[in-house]
Amino acid sequence: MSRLLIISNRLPVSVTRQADSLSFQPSVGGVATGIASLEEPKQRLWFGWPGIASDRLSSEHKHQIAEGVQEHGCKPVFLTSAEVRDFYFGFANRTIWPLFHYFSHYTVFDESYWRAYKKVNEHFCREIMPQIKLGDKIWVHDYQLMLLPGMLRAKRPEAHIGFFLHIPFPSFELLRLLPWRRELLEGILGADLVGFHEYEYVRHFLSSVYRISDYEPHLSQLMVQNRLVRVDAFPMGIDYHRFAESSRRPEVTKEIKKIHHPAGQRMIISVDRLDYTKGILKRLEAYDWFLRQYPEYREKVSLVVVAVPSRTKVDVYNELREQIERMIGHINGEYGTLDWTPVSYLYRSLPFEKLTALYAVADVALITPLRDGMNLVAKEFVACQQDKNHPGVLILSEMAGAASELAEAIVINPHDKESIASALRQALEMPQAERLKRNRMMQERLRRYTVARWAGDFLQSLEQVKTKQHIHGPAPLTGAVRKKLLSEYSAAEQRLILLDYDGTLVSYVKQPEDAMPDTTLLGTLQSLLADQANTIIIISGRDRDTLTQWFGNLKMTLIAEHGAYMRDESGVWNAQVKPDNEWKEIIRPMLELYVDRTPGAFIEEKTFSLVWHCRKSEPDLANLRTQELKDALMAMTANLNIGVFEGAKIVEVKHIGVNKGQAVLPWVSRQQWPFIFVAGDDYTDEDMFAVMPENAFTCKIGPGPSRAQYRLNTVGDFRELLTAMADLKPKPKPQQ
Ligand code: ADQ
Repeated sequence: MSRLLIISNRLPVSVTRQADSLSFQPSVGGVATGIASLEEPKQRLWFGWPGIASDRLSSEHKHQIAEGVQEHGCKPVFLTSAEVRDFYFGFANRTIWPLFHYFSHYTVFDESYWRAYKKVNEHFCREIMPQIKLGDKIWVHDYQLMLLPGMLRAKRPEAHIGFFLHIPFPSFELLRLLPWRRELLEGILGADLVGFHEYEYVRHFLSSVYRISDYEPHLSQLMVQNRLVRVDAFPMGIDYHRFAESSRRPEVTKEIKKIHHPAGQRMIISVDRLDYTKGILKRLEAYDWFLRQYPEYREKVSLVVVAVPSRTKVDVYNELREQIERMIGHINGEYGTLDWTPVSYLYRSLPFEKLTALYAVADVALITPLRDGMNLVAKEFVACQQDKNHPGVLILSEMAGAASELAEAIVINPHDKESIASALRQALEMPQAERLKRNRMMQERLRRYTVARWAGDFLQSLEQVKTKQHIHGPAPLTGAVRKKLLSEYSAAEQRLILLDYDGTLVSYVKQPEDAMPDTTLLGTLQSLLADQANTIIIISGRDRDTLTQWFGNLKMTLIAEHGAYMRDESGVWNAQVKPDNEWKEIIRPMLELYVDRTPGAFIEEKTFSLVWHCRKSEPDLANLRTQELKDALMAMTANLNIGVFEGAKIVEVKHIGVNKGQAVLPWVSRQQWPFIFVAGDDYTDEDMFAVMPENAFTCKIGPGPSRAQYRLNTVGDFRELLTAMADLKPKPKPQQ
């Protein structure tokens, strides 16, 4: 039976040590709640740090912790204080956290932090590996463990791995600052499914992958070394009913009201972890501005600031705390009276029922993060607005992921104190019917897309990706297949080997003329040609002159321009189709227009085709222009006997009668070949794969769907296979 392995930095159980005894308290965080309510898989195991550094624990204590958390379905991953310092307070919270929240000025780039991050991710990997059973689903959480999916994948290629990032994924402009950006992306892409709270983060992630790595995303999917990876948005919800129910407890709300909500006053709340991303200081500035701009509200409102202590070992958090406290002192000193304190401040975590009561009695929640992956407080506040006679109003920053789901809130820019002040006024003056209406709409959504739905959706999508991977494209040409191929090669009296050139025998380069064959490749081809049993044909989109220049010295058949010309072993080129090129003059101005509009693009002219290249252009612009150009060309070519094809960073317009499939067909049907091998990497090679007989080995090089039976990931892998063929002993000449 399949199990769910959840991996996060912290376990959902808090371990406390008093004197010499340990106690274990489950913490009901969002993720834990979502997972607890899942029906399947029933068996779950959660890995994470138990919260006490291992060098402060005796081996007896460690043993007790392992046993204690086991009762809650957990396994501890112990970290030393040095690891906690450099990995958690270092790389995670001084590098990734600020950078991913657009606080680049707080970001520390420190090689030793990075080493610790890698080491701890490896440590997690080592701890988890022996526990993985076939069919288990592995769900890795958050920014502390971005390398882990890749590490697990390297050891378990078939594993089901999902990764969810709880914080924003920044734009490429931010990510590129990080010296270790490529490693992080590769790490995340070890997962089969990568989830974010919002589509905007999906977009940023895909755009960074496109620019930094070699993978090319298509509609939120990409092929990573032959494996389909899906990237999608899963906005995390809350346990709606738990919050709604809890907010209905009159005895607790009464008590909270008595303390924080004196009669005749309106109450605004601000609830967050004390973190610079939450915009608490700016919020206080805006409240100060509000009291200044609208003096009629003085003594009529109060702001309750609840800040949960967080990351107190990181300096900027302590500085922020001091600034917040100074600011609160300033506001209270400036406007306070003997009967009225404009801001009250709680620097602590509240028990659940007190927190929900606070949400319920508040008139306004002022939640103004400068950046926030989602922000669950906003959702929790809305869920707690169950009293029809007292519906509160949510003011929410547009920088929170939650803003796209909670559009009925008053949405503000957290840097704009003027608009926050007027939002506060609008909230305090909003008619009851409107408050009710807005809350109902938001509640409807929150009730439907709960945290249980979120977890369920994510795991279901992971399952779908795995299913799709199995039906997606060619099988890897490794192990047993390779052995079979080489043994059939060896045994065959006659062999036909059809090879594409660019992307198959050599890698793509920015300038097409720089892709000439190297001496190793020429040597391999020569060895293969020395074997009398081999008929080898290079079939390329390149023109005759280039192929002659590069392979003219080899006694072999060459096919140029996708089959338009063929050169036999004697070295003479023959046209295979009659050129009909009037269409080129109709099409060329359109391609030229797109060269002008796309810096780095250029046109290549072939006898039967025109090719627009954009490999050297800025990737996003190239993408956009490719689509635009294709649309424009489709319309223009509707009545012409030509086709428009999109390839690897090119758009090719060509005569329809010319394709590689038709070009190789006469060769294939010339005799009964006991061995045929065909290799290619792009759409033009698909025409070859399509016309091959059953017994042919067809091999696609690189990612993407294909008609080929097998796949090799890189040009290097393919050349290695070709060398292995060349190294096999030539067949002795058949006796006459
Ligand atoms: P956080 O940055 O911690 O989470 P948030 O989503 O608001 O931010 O979650 C805070 C949680 O702490 C809420 O569930 C809230 O109830 C609780 N909380 C806040 N103040 C409290 C108090 N005084 N006492 C008790 N509990 C309190 C990160 C990301 C977010 C993302 C979440 C979930 O930064 O953007 O929404 O993960 O993915």
